[in-house]
Amino acid sequence: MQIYLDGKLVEQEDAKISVFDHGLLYGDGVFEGIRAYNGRVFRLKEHLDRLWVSAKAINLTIPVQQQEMEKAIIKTLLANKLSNAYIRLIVTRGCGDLGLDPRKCIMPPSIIIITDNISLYPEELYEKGMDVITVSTRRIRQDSLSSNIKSLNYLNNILAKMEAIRGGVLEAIMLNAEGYVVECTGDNIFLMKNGVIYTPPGSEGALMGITRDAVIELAKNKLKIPVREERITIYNVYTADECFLTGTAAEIIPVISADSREITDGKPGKITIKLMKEFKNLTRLTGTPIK
Ligand code: PXG
Repeated sequence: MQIYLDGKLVEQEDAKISVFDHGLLYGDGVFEGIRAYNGRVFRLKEHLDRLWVSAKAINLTIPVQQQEMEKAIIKTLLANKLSNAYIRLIVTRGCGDLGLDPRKCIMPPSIIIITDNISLYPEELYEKGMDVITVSTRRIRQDSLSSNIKSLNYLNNILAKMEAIRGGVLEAIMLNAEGYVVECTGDNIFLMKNGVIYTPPGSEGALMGITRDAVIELAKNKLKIPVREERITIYNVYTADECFLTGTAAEIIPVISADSREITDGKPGKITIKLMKEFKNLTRLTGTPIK
């Protein structure tokens, strides 16, 4: 596998960065997870825009223009002969000293592009649906760290994921400090109740997911189902007609129970299945060509 590192393609074994990089020392940096389907990169512009906004929020200047970044991603996919891929794009603060002060990072930030084939969950979970539990790890408050900064520090989410795994499931419902449902550790959450789709708004601490956006558009425009961005309680999850999660890595995955309360009688919901089909079409037919 060839990795893009600071302007060059290098073999995986040679793709190394300094132990003084603040991305490693402090999680000081930003990232994106992107997917390519059928020779096209899905919503690349939206991912790059989000990366640039995350970088701006932490006062990190990305040392290339978006167009150059786009070319680097395509070049990496071509070098690895991938037309279906998961793409991890990382920009670190760069090398500094052992102190927190980012002004000591005098080298330009490192840009890393890793492309690979991954599917986040076993294939059968997409057909059978997934169990989730609520965990005690609360989402970091928005007034401390905005969830819209996709930073290299994912400990809050990893601690929640560990609780889920300890509880025998693969994904965790995270609540904010007020106790409202926010999202899962790497996916947004959606409910369907009485013909309306609900998802928590950004103000509750949910990341404005790119898959989330695509699903909202598909629900409204293709399935003609109203979508409301509203506060959701765990009671709303337990009593929903359908529930599913969305994310670049996970795509759309049906949820069939939450804290042992069966949803849709323990089977993926009809609307969820329709949305999965629409999403598959959208990803196959749209996107930036890999050429
Ligand atoms: N919420 C959070 C907290 C995320 O990290 C999403 C929602 C979905 O957003 P997109 O734009 O992808 O629809 C994400 C992104 C993983 C993993 O291994 C997941 C993400 C990032 C990195 C790793 O599950 N998801």
